Amino acid sequence: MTTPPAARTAHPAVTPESVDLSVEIGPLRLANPVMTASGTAGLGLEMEPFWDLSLAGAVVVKTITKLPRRGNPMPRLAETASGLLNSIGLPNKGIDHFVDVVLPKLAGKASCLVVNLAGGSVAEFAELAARLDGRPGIDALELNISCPNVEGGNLPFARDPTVVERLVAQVRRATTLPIVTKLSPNVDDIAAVARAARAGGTDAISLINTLLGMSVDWRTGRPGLGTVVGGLSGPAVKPVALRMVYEVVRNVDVPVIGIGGIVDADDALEFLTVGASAVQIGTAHYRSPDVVPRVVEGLRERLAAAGRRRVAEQIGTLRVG
Ligand code: RRO
Repeated sequence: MTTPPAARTAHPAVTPESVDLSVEIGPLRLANPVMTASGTAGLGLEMEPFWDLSLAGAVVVKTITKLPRRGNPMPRLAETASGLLNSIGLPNKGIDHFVDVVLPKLAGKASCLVVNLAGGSVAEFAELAARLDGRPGIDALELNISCPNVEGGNLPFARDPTVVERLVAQVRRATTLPIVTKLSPNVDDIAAVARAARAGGTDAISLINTLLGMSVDWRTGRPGLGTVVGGLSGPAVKPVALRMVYEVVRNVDVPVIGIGGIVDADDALEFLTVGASAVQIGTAHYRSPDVVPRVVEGLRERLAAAGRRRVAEQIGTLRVG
């Protein structure tokens, strides 16, 4: 009987099931690099009819604020070519409700749970972080210093490196949880902001939040959003997001989570190739609520086909020149 050729090779073919998808983002170890992006998967529980939350590398909840907020005037969503404008305005029931009602239902369901926070001041960010420190079920905090849709704005936090460093440092003192700082693309020098967040003690950077944009119906003269200007997301922003991940990876020694227009495993692999350690998927949920487990499976298949045993081997493989 002859031995089949595959069995004779020193390195048997990689199968999708055998690919090791685990990644490290500073102190966080994820079973796979595919996370939900804040705001697009509700508080996590809303996704349960579609997929088991433990299938995501991490679930990131919609931004929590200190006090309840009603959100912005309608319309809050407007579709554009290959994109989505939003002006949601952080509607949520506040941190007390999150801790007392949501967290007990959510704890233990995701393999890694990241709580996204937004304060109205540096001190309030630290207060929120302290409130969540040591709560069972929370694995990390994501600081939303980049929401484009707050009156008066929380964007100024993300635009000033000095403020970013002070903000992250104050949160660092308030919690032992890993900190991810979510950056805005609406800045001139993204690497300078990332460097400041790292100097303040962030464990990782996630980027990008949405790009400022607007739409208008010329026949009626009405803007697409109730607040006129909002945040653009979806495939239209992917090249901008890739460029910003590239700039941070090249210039700052900090783990990066890439966000922006990912709809399939090829998109996710583009971010990993540029140097992101993980990705978040947002807008694609609205077209395809099961996008996260689909991308996880797609990564297995594509990496196996490329002969990669570990997704980590793909990270930062960009070839320039
Ligand atoms: O709620 C929102 O309007 C919102 C937030 Br918090 C954010 O971070 N990014 C965005 O595009 N919308």
